[in-house]
Amino acid sequence: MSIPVFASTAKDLPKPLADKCPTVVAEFEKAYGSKPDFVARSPGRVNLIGEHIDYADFSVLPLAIDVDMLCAVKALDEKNPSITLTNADPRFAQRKFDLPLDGSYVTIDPSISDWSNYFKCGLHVAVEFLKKIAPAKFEKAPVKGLQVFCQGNVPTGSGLSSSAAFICAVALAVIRVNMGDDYQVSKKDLTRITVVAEHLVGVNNGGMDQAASVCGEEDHALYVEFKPELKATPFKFPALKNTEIQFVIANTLVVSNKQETGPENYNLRVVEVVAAANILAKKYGVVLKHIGPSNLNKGNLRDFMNAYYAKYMNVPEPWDGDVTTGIERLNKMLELVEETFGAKQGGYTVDEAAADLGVSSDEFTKEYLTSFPVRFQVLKLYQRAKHVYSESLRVLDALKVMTGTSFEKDEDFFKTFGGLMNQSQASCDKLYNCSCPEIDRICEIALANGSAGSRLTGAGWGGCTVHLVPAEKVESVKKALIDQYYKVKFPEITEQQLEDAIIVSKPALGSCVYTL
Ligand code: NG1
Ligand code: MG
Repeated sequence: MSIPVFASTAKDLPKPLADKCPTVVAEFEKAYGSKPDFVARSPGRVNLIGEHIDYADFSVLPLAIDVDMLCAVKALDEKNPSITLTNADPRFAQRKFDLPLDGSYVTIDPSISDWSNYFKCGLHVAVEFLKKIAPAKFEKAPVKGLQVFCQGNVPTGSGLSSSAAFICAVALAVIRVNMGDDYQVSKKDLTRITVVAEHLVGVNNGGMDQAASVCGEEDHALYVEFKPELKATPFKFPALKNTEIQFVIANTLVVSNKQETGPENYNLRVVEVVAAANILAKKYGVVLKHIGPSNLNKGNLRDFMNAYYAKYMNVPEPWDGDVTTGIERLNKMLELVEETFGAKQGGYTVDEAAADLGVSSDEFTKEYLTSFPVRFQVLKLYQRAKHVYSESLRVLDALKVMTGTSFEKDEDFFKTFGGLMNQSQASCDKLYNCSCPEIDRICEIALANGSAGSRLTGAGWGGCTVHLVPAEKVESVKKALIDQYYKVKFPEITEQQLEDAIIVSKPALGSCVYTL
C-alpha cells in the first residue's frame, strides 16, 4: 500500500490536513515568498503496550495520534543545491546547509543536539533509497535543493515520537520531490528506511515509532510485527455495551533526551538485552542468526528463542507470530531466564559478562560497548531479559483481549486490558528501571480517579504516560491530574500548557501528502 496523497481541493479531507495544512502553506509563503509544492505530514504515536521490546523484534501495540509534524516543501532549481529549514517553533532557529555536488551524504554530527540533525537523518535515508531505486540519477549527483517550513505539535523528548514524526515526514518529502508526483512510495518502504534513521544520531532504536507513524489509520490501533517481516495490521477496539474506550495521554513534562542520557538508559538497555541473548545462547549451545537492523547485529532475545526451539524442541522454523505458540515459547524463555540469570540478580560486571560469553573483557568491550556509547556499573541481565519476555507475553495477551474476546460486562474489558497495562508499568519500573517518580505519581493519581490501566509510554525516564479510561471518567481523571500533579509540581503552569499536557486522542491517520 502506498502513502496516501490528498489534494487540497478534496471534499473529505482528513481532519489533521484540513485543520493545519492551509496554515502551513500560508506560513511557508510568508517565510519564502512563494507557495510550496506540497506538504508531507507524519504523526506521533502512543504505545498501548509492549515497551522496550521492539529492538528484540517482538511485536507491539501502538497507535498514531493526532499530534504531528508537517513539512511544507518547495524544490529549488539551482546549480548549487542547498536546504533551508524554517520552523514555526521559535526554539528552533533557521538552518541552511549545502548538498554535496558529488551526490555524497550530508554529514551529521551526533555529538551536538540540533533540530536539523533529525532533518538530516530523514534526508540521509531518503537519499540512500533514491540511490537504490534510481541509481543512474542519484549515484553521483545531488538530490534537489529545498526550502522547507516545519510545523509540529508532538512534544519533544516525551515518548510520543516527535523524532520519528519529523524523520518520516522529511523522508517522504525528499522522495516525492525527487521522484516526482507519479511515484508513490509504499508504506513498507517508508517504514523500512526510516527505522534505522535515528541510528545516525546515536540512538540504537527499534522500529515501533516509524511503523506507527507511517502506517497509522483513523480509528484503528496497530499490531506491529517486525518478524518474519515488518507488518502493521490495523484493528479496532472492541465495541462495548455502555461506554466508549478512551486513552488519555498525560505528559510528565519531564523531558528525556536520548541523545544526552542514552548512554545510561536507552542505549544501555539495548546492550543489556543483546548481551543477555548471547549469554543464553552460549549456555544452551546455540548460534544466533540475526537478520535486520534493530540491534547490535549480534542476535537478540527473539533470535535466541528461535534457536533454542530449533535445537531442543525440534521446531526448525522461526516463530511466525502465532499467539498460542508464542505464549508457550515465551513462558519457556522465562524459565530459562530464571535458570541462567536467577542467581545473579545483582548484575554482571564486564569481566563476568565476558567470562560467561567465553570472550576476553577487551573483546566484550569492543563488541558490545563501543558502537554506541554506554555508562554503567553492572549489567542487569536478569531483570532486562525477564522484562522483555514477560512484556512480549503481555502483548500477545492484550492482542487476544483486543481482537478475540467478547465481554459479558464492559468492566471485564477494562479489568483485563487495564490489568495488563498495570503489569507492564510494574515491569518497566521494577525490572527495566525506566520509570521515574513523576510517572509513578501520575499513574497513581489516574488509577485512583477512574483509570483502569496506567503506564509510561515510549522509552520512559520522563515523557508521557497513557491511561485506559472509560469515556465517562475522562473528566475526573483529567481534573485529578491537574489538581494533584500539574498544579502541585508546576505552580506557575498556564492554562495553555495544561491543555497541551493532557491529550485525549483518537487513533489518527499515518504519514500522508497534501498537494496544492
Ligand atoms: P520514544 O522514546 O517514544 O522515542 C523509544 C524508541 C522505540 C521503543 C521505545 C520503547 C526511539 C526513536 N524510539 O521510543 O523504538 O524502543 O522507546 O518501547 O528511540
Ligand atoms: Mg524519539
